[in-house]
Amino acid sequence: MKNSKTQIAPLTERHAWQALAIHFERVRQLQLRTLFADDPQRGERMTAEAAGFYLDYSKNLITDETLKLLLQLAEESGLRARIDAMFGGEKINITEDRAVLHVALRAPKEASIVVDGENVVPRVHTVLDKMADFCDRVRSGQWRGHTGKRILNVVNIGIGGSDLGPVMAYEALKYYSDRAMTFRFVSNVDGTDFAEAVRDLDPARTLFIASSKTFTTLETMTNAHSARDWVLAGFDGDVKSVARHFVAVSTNAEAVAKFGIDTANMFGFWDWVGGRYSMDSAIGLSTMLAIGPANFRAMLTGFNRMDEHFRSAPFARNLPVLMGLLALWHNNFFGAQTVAVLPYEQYLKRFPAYLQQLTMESNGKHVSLDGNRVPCDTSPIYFGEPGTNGQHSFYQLIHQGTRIIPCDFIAFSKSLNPLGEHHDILLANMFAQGEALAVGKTREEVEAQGTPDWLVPHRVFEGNRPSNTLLADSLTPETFGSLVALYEHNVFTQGAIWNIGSFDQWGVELGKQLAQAIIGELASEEEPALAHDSSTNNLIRRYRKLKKGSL
Ligand code: G6Q
Repeated sequence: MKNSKTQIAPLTERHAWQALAIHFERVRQLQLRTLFADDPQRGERMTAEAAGFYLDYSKNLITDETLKLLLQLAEESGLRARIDAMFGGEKINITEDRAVLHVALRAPKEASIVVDGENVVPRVHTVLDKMADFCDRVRSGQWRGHTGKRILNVVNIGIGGSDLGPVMAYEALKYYSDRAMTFRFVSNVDGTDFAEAVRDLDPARTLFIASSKTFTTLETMTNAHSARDWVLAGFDGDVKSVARHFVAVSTNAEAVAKFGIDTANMFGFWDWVGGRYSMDSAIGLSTMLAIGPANFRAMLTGFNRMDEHFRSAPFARNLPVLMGLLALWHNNFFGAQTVAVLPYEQYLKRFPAYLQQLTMESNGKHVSLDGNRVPCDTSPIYFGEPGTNGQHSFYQLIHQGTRIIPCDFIAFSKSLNPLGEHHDILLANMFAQGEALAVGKTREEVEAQGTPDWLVPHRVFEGNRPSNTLLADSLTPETFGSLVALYEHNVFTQGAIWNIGSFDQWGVELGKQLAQAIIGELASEEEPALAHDSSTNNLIRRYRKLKKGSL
């Protein structure tokens, strides 16, 4: 294997894995109800705390022995060396020959992280300072639009990693944002996304951020060109207007200049920042514009606190490691195919959507770093909704369906918007869900309520459904940063044990290539010669006819 220093045994040949397989047969029938009854301290013992978060993992299908073996698996899988390699700037993204250094984006000024012989931390802070200066100017009204009006609207154009983090962070930290400003996010190449985002905006007061690491992404470039046309239309075609209404975030200065954006108004980042790990880089410019430089830096401090915890805490007390191992245990041994992330915090409404990319693009791989097929399932499917909304929707399946769906409950003890009894009601619901999932309701308990015999089976809750609960004091920029970093490193932990490349995304390429060919076939005046499968050929022909109204 390229770049590998230590040889790790294939997953199923590792002692801890084999021991876990034997152990699983012994514990698969254990009931959480019994585990709690037999060990009154379980709920206090199986907890850990770091960077403002309290993790209760006692409601997982584990015993002390399970935990011991999982921690052994982490050691045997070389997790410690992997973590050190990431933080040390090694090129652990081997299929793209890149370092993986989102942790450098939140490293304090005095830190040193060396890539290819260069300490990258000063460069990170130079860009942060440039962003802060720009954000101060826009927020104070010093930076004005082409006709001298103050900028009040910011539209981020980007997709995937250049969109999901910024939207999620904007929503999460809206409480701290400048409410005089409007923020919109355009990602989809569906023209509706752009049209709806700008329909009520005044070009004279609107700033576009073209966010694209490569500055070649089809969707983003298409939307950026439409935005340029929209701006020009607002200023009678005066091309000088572009400089006041467009800035770019990219690693590709040449393409930015070619698009017509002055590179003085470009905020850079580097190839060692993966798209889905880029929200702390200049890709977070919209976040900084919304919440201001000081809050943005507080968010980075939160990320950094969790980074330091992940890097240095013993695995037995390491939140991302514990969460990664527990997810893997339920996935690989109990066959759980999904994980539900359930924030009882309205501001985190986009967090599950953000996590879909973070988790599934990172660990949705079937080949390990040595090129062989992984001998077990890799990333579970992550999904979720804020509580309590989800309770009135898909929780039915979590409680009484046929599958195990491990849940992560997330909440803050103080509401940012205290309102009567709301917060107690919210949190009571979250605690109740965890309890109901773990403990369930037995046949005897249902019968004791006088339920008719025929109805009893429908009202029984088997329980034994695993969950984690994460609690923090309140949703601040800092706790938010720690939360995101917690999931980043949770993903890292799982990927390291499967020995997969968590930082590439070759799986998104094929569809992109095929689409390029099909775009021409849809647009061509002449009937194109089609050489796809018969279904695709037929669909293309049908679409062409419908478009022309000739069907
Ligand atoms: C993330 C992926 C992907 C990427 C988008 C946008 O890890 O690489 O989601 O962020 O494809 O790419 P650009 O920023 O280059 O436009």
